[in-house]
Amino acid sequence: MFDLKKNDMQNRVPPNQKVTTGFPVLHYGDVPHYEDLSQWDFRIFGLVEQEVTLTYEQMTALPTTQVTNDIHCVTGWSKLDNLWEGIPVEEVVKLVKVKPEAKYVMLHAEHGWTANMPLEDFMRPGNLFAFKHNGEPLTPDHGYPLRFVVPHLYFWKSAKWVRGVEFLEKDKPGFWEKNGYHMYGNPWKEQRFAWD
Ligand SMILES: Nc1nc2c(c(=O)[nH]1)N[C@H]1C(S)=C(S)[C@@H](COP(=O)(O)O)O[C@H]1N2
Ligand SMILES: [Mo]
Repeated sequence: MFDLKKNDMQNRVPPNQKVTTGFPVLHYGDVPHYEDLSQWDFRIFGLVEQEVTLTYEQMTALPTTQVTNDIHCVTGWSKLDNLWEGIPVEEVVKLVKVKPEAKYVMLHAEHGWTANMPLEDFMRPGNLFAFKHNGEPLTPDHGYPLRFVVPHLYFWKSAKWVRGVEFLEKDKPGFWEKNGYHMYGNPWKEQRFAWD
């Protein structure tokens, strides 16, 4: 008999990924801890007419939304049906005038950590700067106070502790991309490493 559930899973889980119900923690370096968020800011810069820096209050005053999506980590786990709450990417980009030559972005996180992607992928509807996961504020391990979520690429592009976005004309490798990971990272094509 046709197994609808199994078929649905196959369509949702990219090749060589295993579904997990837990929420593994993965990152390089130390988890940032914040006494308070008075020193926290978010910078929108690079190829924009005028760069903008937002305080935490200004950032969280932007319109918010909820989205549900599946995430796929390059190390082989996928987690389905994540409910995120945060600021849609377009609400953040609206605050600046992006120059026409901008074709890529670099996300900047605490400790100088970075992740690159094409502008088109960054702007994809459904992407967001999230402050909640499954109804709870992000824990420090998962990116408190704010992380980016870009579910159609491997999860390493979803910068935790994100502090800014830079608009670029040319693609540049971010942190993991400099360390052998793929420049784009499409899980459906298994673009895990630079040579894939
Ligand atoms: N700032 C920062 N963000 C990061 C990383 C990192 O090292 N630093 N690692 C990425 C990787 S490799 C993965 S798989 C996911 C893991 O997110 P999680 O710990 O919430 O599951 O965060 C991504 N975002
Ligand atoms: Mo990862």
